[in-house]
Amino acid sequence: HIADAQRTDLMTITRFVLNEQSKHPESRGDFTILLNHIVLGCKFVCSSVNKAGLAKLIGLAGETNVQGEEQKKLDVLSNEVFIKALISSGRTSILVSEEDEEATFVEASLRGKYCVVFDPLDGSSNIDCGVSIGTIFGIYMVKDVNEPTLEDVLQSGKNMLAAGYCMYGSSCTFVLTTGKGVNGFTLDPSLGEFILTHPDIKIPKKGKIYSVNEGNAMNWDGPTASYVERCKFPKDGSSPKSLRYIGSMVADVHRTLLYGGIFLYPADKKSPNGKLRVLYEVFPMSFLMEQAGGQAFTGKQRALDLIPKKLHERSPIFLGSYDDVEEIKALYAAEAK
Ligand code: P6P
Repeated sequence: HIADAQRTDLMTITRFVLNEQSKHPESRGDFTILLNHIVLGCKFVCSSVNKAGLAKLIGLAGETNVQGEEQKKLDVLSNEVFIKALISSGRTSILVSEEDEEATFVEASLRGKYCVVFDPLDGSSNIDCGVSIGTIFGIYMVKDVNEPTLEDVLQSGKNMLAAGYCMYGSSCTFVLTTGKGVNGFTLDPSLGEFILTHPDIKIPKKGKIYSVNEGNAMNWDGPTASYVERCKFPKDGSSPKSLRYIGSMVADVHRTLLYGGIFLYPADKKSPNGKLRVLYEVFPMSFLMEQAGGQAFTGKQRALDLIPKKLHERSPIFLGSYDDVEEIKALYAAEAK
């Protein structure tokens, strides 16, 4: 009986968000409409990424196609799809994309109350070898829809209303928070719908995995070097942690969220602010981690407390299981003394 109910009671992402919306009678459904357009973009990218290998075979992606047209690279194509989908939603005022140096200000007739910051295809250098990649996004409310300014997207991460990612891997998984926990949805290609498969995700309080690019070890600062050393040669007699590093943030964060552990992209002598971007990598992933019971730290402060001054600003980031991040916070605090 229960199994049958699950099979027929399809909780699609649209229905899930509509349920949320019904708790706010004053809501006009703008967020639901916005999210539907983000989901549409993700479905397009999922389909294109899955064909990317084939497309390369038949000379589509990144080369000239049968009409002799220069095909756009997948990240450029994905960016255009998201920009057009978000503008046509009529619910956005400002868009910030990893692919565009400047912010996109939506024309007045199509303006809405949200600002979206996103990386349309994070980790896209991994496409050709079939490693999972993803779309990452965060959503702010515009202060004055009649006068959108850059201040609306240079807000602290703690003002983000919603954030999420879509991972294009063995399955297409959409993970979302609207500030009331984290939920995961898996695309059912036969329906073309994202179905709720991971309700109320909570990250384990402590994990057995650390995730960092060890190739940067020569340039790490003291606390990071000590922490990684402790992962490999624990002093308390516990067993060493496992190293898992995919090199695609969405995949490394998704594994951390589900299995626990810590993901680190620290500052180093070459990149004093680390590599990952505050608005559309650090903030959305930090928001998700906190909502799942984990935490996110920059080496100096809570990641969501950062206030970016530039659209493509970078920050070091340590995120994941609460206890694991606590350990590296203590090492940085000791160094700061
Ligand atoms: P590195 C991919 O290029 C990316 O932006 C993130 O997805 C990933 O976490 C990171 O860079 C990997 O960087 O220096 O370890 O190759």
